[in-house]
Amino acid sequence: MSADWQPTACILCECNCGIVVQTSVQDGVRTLARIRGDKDNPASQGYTCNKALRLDHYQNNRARLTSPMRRRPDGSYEQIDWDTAITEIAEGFRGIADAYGGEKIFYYGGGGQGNHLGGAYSGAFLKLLGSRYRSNALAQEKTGEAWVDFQLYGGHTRGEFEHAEVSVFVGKNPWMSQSFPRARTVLNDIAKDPARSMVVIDPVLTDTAKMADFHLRVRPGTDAWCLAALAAVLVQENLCDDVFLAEHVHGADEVRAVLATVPIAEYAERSGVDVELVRATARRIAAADSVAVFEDLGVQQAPNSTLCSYLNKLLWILTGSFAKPGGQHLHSSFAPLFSLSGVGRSPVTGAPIIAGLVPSNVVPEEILTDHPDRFRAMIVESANPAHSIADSENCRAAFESLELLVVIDVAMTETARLAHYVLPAANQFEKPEATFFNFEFPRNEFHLRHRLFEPTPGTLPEPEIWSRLVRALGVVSEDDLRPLRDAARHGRDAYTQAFFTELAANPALGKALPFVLYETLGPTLPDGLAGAAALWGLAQKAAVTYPDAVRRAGHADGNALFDAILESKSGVTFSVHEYEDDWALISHPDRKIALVIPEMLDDIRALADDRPELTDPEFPIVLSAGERRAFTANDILRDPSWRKRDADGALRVSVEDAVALGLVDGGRVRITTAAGSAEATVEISATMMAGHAALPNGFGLDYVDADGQRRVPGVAPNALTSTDWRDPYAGTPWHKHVPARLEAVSSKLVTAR
Ligand SMILES: Nc1nc2c(c(=O)[nH]1)N[C@H]1C(S)=C(S)[C@@H](COP(=O)(O)OP(=O)(O)OC[C@H]3O[C@@H](n4cnc5c(=O)[nH]c(N)nc54)[C@H](O)[C@@H]3O)O[C@H]1N2
Ligand SMILES: Nc1nc2c(c(=O)[nH]1)N[C@H]1C(S)=C(S)[C@@H](COP(=O)(O)OP(=O)(O)OC[C@H]3O[C@@H](n4cnc5c(=O)[nH]c(N)nc54)[C@H](O)[C@@H]3O)O[C@H]1N2
Ligand code: SF4
Ligand SMILES: [Mo]
Repeated sequence: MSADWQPTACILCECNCGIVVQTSVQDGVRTLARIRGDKDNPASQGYTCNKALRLDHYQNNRARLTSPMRRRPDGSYEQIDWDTAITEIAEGFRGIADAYGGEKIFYYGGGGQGNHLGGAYSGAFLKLLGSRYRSNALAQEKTGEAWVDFQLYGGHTRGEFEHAEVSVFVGKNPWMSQSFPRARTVLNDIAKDPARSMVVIDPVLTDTAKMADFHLRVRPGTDAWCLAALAAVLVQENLCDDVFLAEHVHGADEVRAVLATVPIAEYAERSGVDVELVRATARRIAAADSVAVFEDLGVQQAPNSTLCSYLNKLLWILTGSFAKPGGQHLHSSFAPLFSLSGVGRSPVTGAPIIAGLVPSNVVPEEILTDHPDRFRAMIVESANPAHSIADSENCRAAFESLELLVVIDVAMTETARLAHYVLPAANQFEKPEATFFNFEFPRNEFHLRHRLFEPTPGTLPEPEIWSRLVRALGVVSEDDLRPLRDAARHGRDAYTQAFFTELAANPALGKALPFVLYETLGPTLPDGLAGAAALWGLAQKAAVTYPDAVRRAGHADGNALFDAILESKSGVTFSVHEYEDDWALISHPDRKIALVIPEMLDDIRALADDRPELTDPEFPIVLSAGERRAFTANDILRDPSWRKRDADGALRVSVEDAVALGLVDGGRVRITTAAGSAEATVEISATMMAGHAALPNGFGLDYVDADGQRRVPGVAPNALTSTDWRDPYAGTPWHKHVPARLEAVSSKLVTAR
């Protein structure tokens, strides 16, 4: 075992906490032998949760791919060499583009929880083919919020929970799901401090809710009424920050007029929350010096999701909790995850494209049709949509009908098994990698992880895969690249100069930008960091976009920032803002928040209408399909032995429902929805509300044991979900609100058969 502690990061959620690792190599098996939090990581500062210690299950597992695979006509796979794979795939996509147009080639994914460098290189190949449409998981969670954000202030916000006097979590369980740095430490600090308060809006008595000062235990799917009532208290009790609204917000009066008509007591009752608790919560928010709010899947994947995004933002906007310590902030971005440029609507269903992303939910419909504009071919990179998109069966049928499907992954996934070609990537400890989830303010961090090991034989890092694909298209020649290759050898300044000159002179290079950087700057980078070349462009952009904040962080210019990123193995602070910078980060020309979104005001008014419940006598239970728990990590860990408990992902049900339905703790239950049916283990839990049940995410992945047994622990949540229940603005699915029927499976019957 190597005695060195090498810095890298945990890749199991978007926090990407810094870790240090002692590795061992024995008989060719490379192991993450010991793992600790990295105190030198500027964002996580030594923090990890329980999951980081299980990362060797990602490094070593039997699902790993080690050769490019090609599907045979009978559906089985054969190993092929890289040259054959690259040639055939490039020819295949070229053929699709020639026959139907490049826009029929669809791209899904681009990065999971910790690996966004691969996606950064995909652009060259796709652009050269004329591909325009893309999607990823953000289009089944965050696009409704993005739609609201773009109109309000034109950027993404993040709460400063570390310093907030009041922290509000709406459909968010950060004790389990984390999502901001050092989450459990911050939550403990808030809970211990009598001067600070925590508000949780969640039907479940979650670990976070247990720590809360105000737990608004809404009935599932009724957040819109609860949030409207909260905002209405601010208006009707005159608790808004009038000075802030007058100086910094357009349209506040129009919004206040709508909220003035909200019947608070009635809406509190509709959401099942005591009206006095609603009033007390709103008063606490209004009295605070600072309020930070986090909305997540509990509202983003439930009815009225986009309206809920709008309403929860009113809580901090009406109280002026912006551009000050502990408040809500627009932040710098090293590499924006959301693109503002998108093509307006998807070609077949006309679904709205938000942040450049086609809603995940409509992808199968964009394929399974005889519409002339349907997608004909697809590249999936670092995602498992056949398992993660609603209605897996329909999704599988769609993928099977494609003329060409290529999957780039480390493992043989549910999606890979439908592909014509599967390309094996080096994993995240075998190549330089980085996350683009850099959302903090006033200090924002970026971490380029160095590799711990050489790529597993047979695999390649994504930058090299994309580069080979581009080369196979034969559009950019050696002559095109030579001037930049030469300049790169003469240092960063020479390269910078040559870059802009060459780009202006040779438009072909502009189309293939990440490829050009990889091919010309990449070879000069030390320590196997060629794959970091694309960061050079992003560093230049960050330095131009936030010149003062980047300088405050100690980087004189883009080249200095790039060099600091290459050198610091534990991550760098790339921007240090002052609180008033928040105003400049608003993209509207007058730097004011534009509060009126007409559709949202209409939707608030429409809350007065009668709404039928989605549940009915046939499907009387609300199933939340995909809850985050102590041992779930999306689809990243396929080897089920990583879990220390909840091995088959129990269905959590309330005591009341268990009694009524005759369910036994540890027994089995059949879950049936409009989309499908599955069997699960029962966990009776006092944390659940009557009529509500929850299944974890990340289950139902198949895995072959050491003894060759195929195992599929737990339920694949999307065997039970439908694509048609979705948000009217963003097309995001209602995974947290699936009408279901539960029936006890009698163990006696099973043994009698
Ligand atoms: N352990 C773990 N952590 C993770 C992940 C993981 O797989 N495992 N995945 C990461 C990813 S990709 C994401 S997007 C985040 C998601 O993080 P979260 O959104 O926090 O995760 P969930 O548990 O899916 O949903 C949050 C809460 O919504 C509640 N909820 C259900 N229905 C309703 C409702 O109608 N109203 C309200 N207000 N709440 C409701 C649930 O009870 C749950 O507590 O987690 C990240 N962190
Ligand atoms: N019913 C239901 N469905 C849901 C959710 C829910 O709560 N309920 N949550 C949704 C949410 S919030 C999210 S974020 C999505 C997640 O869904 P996806 O975006 O599809 O992500 P994962 O399923 O985690 O798949 C990540 C893939 O990346 C692969 N991978 C790991 N490392 C590497 C690497 O270095 N290179 C490459 N090329 N691949 C790699 C893994 O093997 C895995 O197959 O699921 C969504 N689906
Ligand atoms: S799973 Fe835990 S240790 Fe890993 S990045 Fe997320 S919070 Fe950090
Ligand atoms: Mo997510």
